[in-house]
Amino acid sequence: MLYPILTESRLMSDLSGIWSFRLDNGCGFDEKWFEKPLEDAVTMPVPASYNDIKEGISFRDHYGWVFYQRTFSVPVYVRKTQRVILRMDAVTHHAKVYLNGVEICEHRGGFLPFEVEIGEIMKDGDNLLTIAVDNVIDYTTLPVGGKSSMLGSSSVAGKNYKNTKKQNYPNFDFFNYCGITRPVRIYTTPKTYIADVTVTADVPDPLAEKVSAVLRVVTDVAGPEAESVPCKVEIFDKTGKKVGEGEGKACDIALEDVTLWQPMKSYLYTVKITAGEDVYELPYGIRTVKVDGIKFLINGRPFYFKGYGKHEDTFPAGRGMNVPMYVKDLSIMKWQGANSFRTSHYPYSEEMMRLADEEGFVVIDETTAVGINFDFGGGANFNGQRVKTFDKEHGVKTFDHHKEVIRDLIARDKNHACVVIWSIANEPDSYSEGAYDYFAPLFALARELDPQKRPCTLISVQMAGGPDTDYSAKLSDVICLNRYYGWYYGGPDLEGPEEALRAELKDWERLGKPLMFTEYGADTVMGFHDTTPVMYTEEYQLDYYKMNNRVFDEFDFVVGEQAWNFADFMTSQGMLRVQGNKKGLFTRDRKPKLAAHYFRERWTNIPEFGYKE
Ligand code: BDP
Repeated sequence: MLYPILTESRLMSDLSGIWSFRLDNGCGFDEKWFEKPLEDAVTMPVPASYNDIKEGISFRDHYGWVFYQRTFSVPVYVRKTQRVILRMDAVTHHAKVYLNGVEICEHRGGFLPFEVEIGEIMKDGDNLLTIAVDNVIDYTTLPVGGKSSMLGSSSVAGKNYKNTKKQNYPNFDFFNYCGITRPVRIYTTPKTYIADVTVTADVPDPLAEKVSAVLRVVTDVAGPEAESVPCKVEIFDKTGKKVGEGEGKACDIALEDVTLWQPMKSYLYTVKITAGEDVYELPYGIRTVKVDGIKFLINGRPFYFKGYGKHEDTFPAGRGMNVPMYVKDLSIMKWQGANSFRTSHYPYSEEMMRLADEEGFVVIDETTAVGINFDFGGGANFNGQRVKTFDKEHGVKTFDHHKEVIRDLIARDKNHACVVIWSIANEPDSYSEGAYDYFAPLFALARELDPQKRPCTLISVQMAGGPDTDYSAKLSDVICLNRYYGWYYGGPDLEGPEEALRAELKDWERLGKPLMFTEYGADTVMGFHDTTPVMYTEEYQLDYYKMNNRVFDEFDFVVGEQAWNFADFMTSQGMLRVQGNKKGLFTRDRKPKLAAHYFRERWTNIPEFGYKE
């Protein structure tokens, strides 16, 4: 799906601002709140998660539907001649959209865009737009909601205590922030329009002194004259000079003396497509990605990942789009010498992906598949009984939606130079019966859909054991490990865990695949110090990372380290969380902990390429 932009042929209008808002008390649909202006409404910013915006548990821990509303109109002359599209960049997790009281679309999944044409159904004057949003997560949704809390306290099923409150139990470790979290926009196109563009680059020798490339640009045109309109493609370099052109809906354009998009040295061309009256422009970085034995090659050279697993998590926007913070985060990461991040645990906003392209960050792009693991929270997941994750009757029912998410994610992000790996899931139960049958078709689907044939992975949980038990060994092109040696495993001892980590790596080494760490970390409360490090102090976090990194450096097939997490972030409440997860190298307001300086020292001395040559 194309990112909405203003062009010579397209108008775009952002409906961000203050909307009317009301928590559903259970009567919203029966009383048809979507038909008229909301009664007893409060103000609510869009985009933002609603949870932290107003005071009180009823907002923060609301379970179920909420209603957002506003009015708008579109100039009549535009409506008469153009297609008018309403686009929601992300509504978490389930949306029903109403225009003038009539349902016009429904969407499941909280982190990917969806849109609906409204030109024909709008009326003159003001139009009433209502978006009902549901935050319920369960065995059918991604992320997955469990039947009890994985963090403990609220799951106590003691003799005298039963929690009867209807609530979500995230089977994942981040706050279930919800609402209209990314912009809602209206944009227009001519009646016959560019529906999609797919660009791939064939670069025979990325190491040549003068690199040449052939760009293949495939344009999907739709509308009444789709068959007959002429289609023209022009390529411009960064200075605006035209460096190539072609004709037709599928055309190959040869480019000479190409400037490649390099990690931390971005270069973006502009691909301009003109199909009849419609014009669209796409920023495009030319680079190659390949797994070769134990190496991860970008533009033919062995790349080393330095960076983080992140979250879209700020106060008070929750998971709401926060453009200044996106830019700040990448600036801090550059200051540290980082070059990459993973979009843990859901697709990030399109603004962030475009920014990563622009700044040269290397991205592991992850689906919303987190929590496909019933062993979390002690595994007591079905009325207190253990049930296997892929149990046909009682297990997860996410497979079809998982396919949908992979399809939509690749459709949205396929042209990004920053994306070098698709992450099919985070910490699934990839070691139990049924896991292979669940995941093999999803890997096959991603590999089939991706025009660039990027490597695929699943992010492996420590419980998965090692290469003999973890199906990731078979499925992933790059092995990605989340490991907590010295924290959940063995902490506060760091010596035993060091040996265990070394032993595990020796085990993986025989696979002959590249391996990287996508999570390792220790909760650390800013300001806690000790001369002899104890858990939760800044000194312990520092020692923890020094130990882990020492072991990583011993192995040539370890091609990267992404610490968990870039910054402290909000989670559900529980005995292991102190106003959220404190594994950040930075606080939630982006102040560095001790170990952030250590990483700065380390990473500025590790080159992007050839670290272990
Ligand atoms: C891993 C998860 C991540 C958690 C982290 C932790 O992938 O979402 O936040 O552990 O416990 O299991 O900090």
